Amino acid sequence: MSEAPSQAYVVSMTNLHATAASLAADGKGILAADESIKTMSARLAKVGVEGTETNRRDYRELLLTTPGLSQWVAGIILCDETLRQLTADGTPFPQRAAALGVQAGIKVDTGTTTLPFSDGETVTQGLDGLAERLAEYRELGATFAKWRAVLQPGASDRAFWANAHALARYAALCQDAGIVPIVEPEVLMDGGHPIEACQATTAAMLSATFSELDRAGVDPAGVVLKPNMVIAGTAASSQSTPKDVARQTVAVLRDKVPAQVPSIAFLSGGQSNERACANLAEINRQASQVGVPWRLTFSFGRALVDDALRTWAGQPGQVAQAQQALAANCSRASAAAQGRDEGVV
Ligand code: 5MM
Repeated sequence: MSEAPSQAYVVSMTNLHATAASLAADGKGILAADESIKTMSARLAKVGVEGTETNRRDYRELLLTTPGLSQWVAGIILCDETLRQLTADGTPFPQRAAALGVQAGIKVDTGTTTLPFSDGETVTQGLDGLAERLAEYRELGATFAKWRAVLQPGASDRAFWANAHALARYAALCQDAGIVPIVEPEVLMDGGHPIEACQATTAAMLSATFSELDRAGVDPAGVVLKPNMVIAGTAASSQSTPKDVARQTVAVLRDKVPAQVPSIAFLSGGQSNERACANLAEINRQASQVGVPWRLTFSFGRALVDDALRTWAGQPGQVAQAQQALAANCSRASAAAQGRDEGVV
């Protein structure tokens, strides 16, 4: 006969369940501001700002201290560098976030590497030493983590399995450390593929992911799923309408995602704020018509921050305007998480 779980185990799983649910509660979502140093520096360079540690810090502080942010955002995902930085008043980012009513999360994958015996496919890495890093991140104040797997439409079984296995090992380590894992299997939008190709790849990857999570002993009630919306490629001759996206996305999720998962927070994948929000609103409307067990919200990166980054462009005098741009985008995403499409204000 198996032993009853210890009291400490029950308490820690209860905390994970509460945290995972809270990240999508009350129409709120998650702000993905966890670009690696390389990606962030490239994005700064595009708006004429040098990719220094200080400039990356100033930009993340601008985002985090946007007035009213916690009305729309329950969590902010940071990278290792930012989690250890101090805001201008000398407060570490995680503590400043908590004081502002926003939970701090940490991206823990270390990027992709080529998958052997595949045609240029990748697998995400970062498992070595992860248990130790998670213990430290928890001490620093992170309540949740993120790991992103990247799949091409039409990906191979080998890519599904390798990425799902890594996601499962990451998620198990997170839960063991008392941290909620965001599980992000992203099917890319780049290319001319039709929506059906995205649908098939998303379905296969979600299947592999939940099968591996189960094998690794991960509690589905203590995770947040961060999937792509099911959508045609950016160069496809026939672009998906919000109704197409919602129909296909809701169908795939209903087929593949266990009911115990509390929160599903979509990535934007390169969509504009307007388009990502129109799609999210319609997903929520169709989901409420059929009845789904999960909350459906956003964990957008570019669809929230691109306008703010362009508006700021490194100019101290533009901080307030940039924050207004971020607030408008977050407010629209929060409305969409509640089934309302507010269009461009
Ligand atoms: C914010 O960007 C995240 C980290 O990217 P790199 O590790 O490649 O620098 C990225 O994982 C992001 O969280 C997701 O792609 C979702 O962002 P979008 O912009 O697609 O919503």
